[in-house]
Amino acid sequence: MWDTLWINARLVTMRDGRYNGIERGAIAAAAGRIAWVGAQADLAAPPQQCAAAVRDMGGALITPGLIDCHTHLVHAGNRAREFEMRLQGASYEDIARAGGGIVSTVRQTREASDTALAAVAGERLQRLMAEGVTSIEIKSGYGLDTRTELAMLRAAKLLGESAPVTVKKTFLGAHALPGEYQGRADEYITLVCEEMLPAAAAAGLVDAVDAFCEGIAFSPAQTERVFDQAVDLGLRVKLHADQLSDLGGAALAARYGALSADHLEYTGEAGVRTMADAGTVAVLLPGAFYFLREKQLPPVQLLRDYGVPIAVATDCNPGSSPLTSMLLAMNMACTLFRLTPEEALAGATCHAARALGMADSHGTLEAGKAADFAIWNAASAAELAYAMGANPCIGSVRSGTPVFHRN
Ligand code: DI6
Ligand code: FE
Repeated sequence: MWDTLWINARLVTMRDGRYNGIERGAIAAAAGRIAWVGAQADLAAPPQQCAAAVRDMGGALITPGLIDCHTHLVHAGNRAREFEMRLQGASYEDIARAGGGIVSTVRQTREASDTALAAVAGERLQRLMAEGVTSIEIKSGYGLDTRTELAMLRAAKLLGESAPVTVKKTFLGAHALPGEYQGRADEYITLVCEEMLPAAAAAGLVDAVDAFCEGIAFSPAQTERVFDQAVDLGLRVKLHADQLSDLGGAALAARYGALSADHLEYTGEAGVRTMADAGTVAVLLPGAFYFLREKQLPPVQLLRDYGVPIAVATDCNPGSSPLTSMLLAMNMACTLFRLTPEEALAGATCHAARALGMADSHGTLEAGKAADFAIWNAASAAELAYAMGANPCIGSVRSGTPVFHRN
């Protein structure tokens, strides 16, 4: 006897990274996990005899719950003023070098109370969850001092404890150079390696370690120092790589066995090959590409040719991607990067799970995995990436429990 059985659904399982649809499907949950998934006709007994509760989906579409595998969800304030400045001709890099950019969000985040931080991030999270997100990665990186980096990670943890969503916490102390370390980037990296990261890890607040390897941020050598420390602490790494220039970030990440290398607009074939060999996921962030009006496209065809799994995420952050919609990220991945809708959905489910090191337990509708799924008023999975500004999500289920239901 299962806990709950959903019947009369059109299932899109995403097994092996493909739609793998099942018309007239049924899916069962027991103890928070998927107990059975298949064609309703293959159930061993009538539905009412299989589970304590039976829910008729009336032909609705069910996909794995969406996974947003790259966000900076926890931050205070916004950067609408910088948006105006860019519209008047300033570049993202100009603004960063003039003391705006990431460090202006750092000022506001340091001033915010823990409860205020969790509250604003909670509102963003609700918008993502309303579109079927059941797992999310949240980075630190707007504190840049030990106290505030830990506060951000605690806020992220709190979100996962107070909302029905799985949160993975990523330490991003090497996001930007704080004003008080101007001209002393190596000293700041020493602080990150010797104080911040060990403190965050000891508090159980770190699932992975990230860095921003870029001309306006940290060099490959500085990134390696952070990654060496992560390895010493037994933590997996990921990297903001090759977004605005080619510093060999993708290959660097892969050398450390990174879970993912993210952005990748300037990554070349050698970097892609190294990622393939290391099993590193490519996380594409079309929201940032769009918002910064970048011109250089990520090497999508090379990623396909080398069999690198492609994930898609919002990069929700106040400076380069103020985006709280996975569906719009998927749409942009198709329109801007020419992913197919099937690739975009794989990027928002199974490959996103891999980018977070949770592919064994999340990301597809398969027996044994977490019973996390999204329910859609859509005739085909392609409609999810197709529409703009619509929200066809009518409900979601997390660990076997309905999160909401809207019709
Ligand atoms: N992720 C980041 O960390 C920076 N770019 C990106 O894609 C930007 C963050 C910011 O401007 O606040
Ligand atoms: Fe980012």
